Amino acid sequence: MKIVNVGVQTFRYRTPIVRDADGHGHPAPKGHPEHDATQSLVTITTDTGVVGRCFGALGKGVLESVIKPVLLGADPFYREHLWYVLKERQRLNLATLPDRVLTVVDMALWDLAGQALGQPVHKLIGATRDKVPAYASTMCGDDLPNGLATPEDFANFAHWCVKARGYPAFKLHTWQPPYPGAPSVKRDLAACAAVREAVGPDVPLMLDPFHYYSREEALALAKGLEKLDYYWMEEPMDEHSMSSYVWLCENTSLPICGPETAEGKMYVRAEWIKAGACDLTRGGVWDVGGITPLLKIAHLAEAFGMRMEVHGGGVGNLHVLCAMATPGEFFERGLLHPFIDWEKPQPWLNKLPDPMDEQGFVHVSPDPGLGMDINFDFIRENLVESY
Ligand code: LLH
Ligand code: MG
Repeated sequence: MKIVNVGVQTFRYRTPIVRDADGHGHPAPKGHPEHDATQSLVTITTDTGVVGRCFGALGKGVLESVIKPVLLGADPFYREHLWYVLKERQRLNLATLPDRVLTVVDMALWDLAGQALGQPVHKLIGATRDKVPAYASTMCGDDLPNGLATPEDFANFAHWCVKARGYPAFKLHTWQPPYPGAPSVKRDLAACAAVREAVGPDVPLMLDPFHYYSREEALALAKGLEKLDYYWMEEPMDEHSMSSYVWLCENTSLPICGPETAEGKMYVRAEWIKAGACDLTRGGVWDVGGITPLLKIAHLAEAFGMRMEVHGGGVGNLHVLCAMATPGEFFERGLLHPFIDWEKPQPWLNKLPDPMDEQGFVHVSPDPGLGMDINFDFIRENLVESY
């Protein structure tokens, strides 16, 4: 089997999500109309007619200059080799070939393998389970009345997620600038305390606060969360300062989870583990360049007897969670908000990629490949560009 084409279809859809100055997503304020956004579908085609697909951006320039020259004519089952060749091409293509582009190509190749063999990706890897408990992961705090504007709003939403919807765990993303009063250790702790009070002592709770606190501020948060029996805290400081995370881990008994945004794939996770900069390691397909490198991180964690948090939602992360022997404990479902209906699929999908039952388990699709049920009519009707 040989790859004969790599194509991209970009299409338009309507969304109620707006971005703040830092890029965090929030529901639009009341009265604000839905607006246009775009999404892309990348398709890798073979000479046998089998195709692999993944949603995500892939620019025309890098497609023609790097991706096609590497992939065309290649055997799509040489995923490991292809991933390494692309990774090495990143060095001189830093602007156009970020890890997220590697992710799209790698996930499309895994989908293709599953389509060719009639098996879902987690079974190709070697499955450990078909469902994973989810945690409710909120959007960042905002200033929307009855949204996520106050500690009480977080408490009310946590109560609904845990007691009514059945989530077994809950993670707050508290306020970041430009929201009034942010950042504030005091307000973050007030929200964390209100959530603990709302859900009771036995529910695992996590915090992802402002990402640029000082060491002292991060430690003050950690000390507060120790008392509230939080399960972990992530990214309270710039992750490029690994020494700050070593210092934080040495000074608190609260589990520290990371890195999320620090570049460097599995190499950086290995350094963090060796340095003692985290208690749980982490990575998600969109952070590290796909399923192929994420598996290496899962195996690294396993070899060190360390827990691993799989960061972010989506089908790629779900398949990896269903193929990990080392505890990747929860699937991150969200980012959720009281005003957003998470049970409605995106318009380019016919089915939810992360269906959750009443016990809070997200079920992986048994269908071949990534198991996405794509609404091709929607993509055709809303096509903006195709190359
Ligand atoms: O900044 C955001 O919108 C979120 O923090 C986002 O990055 C989310 O994926 C996250 O950090 N989860 O842990
Ligand atoms: Mg985070």
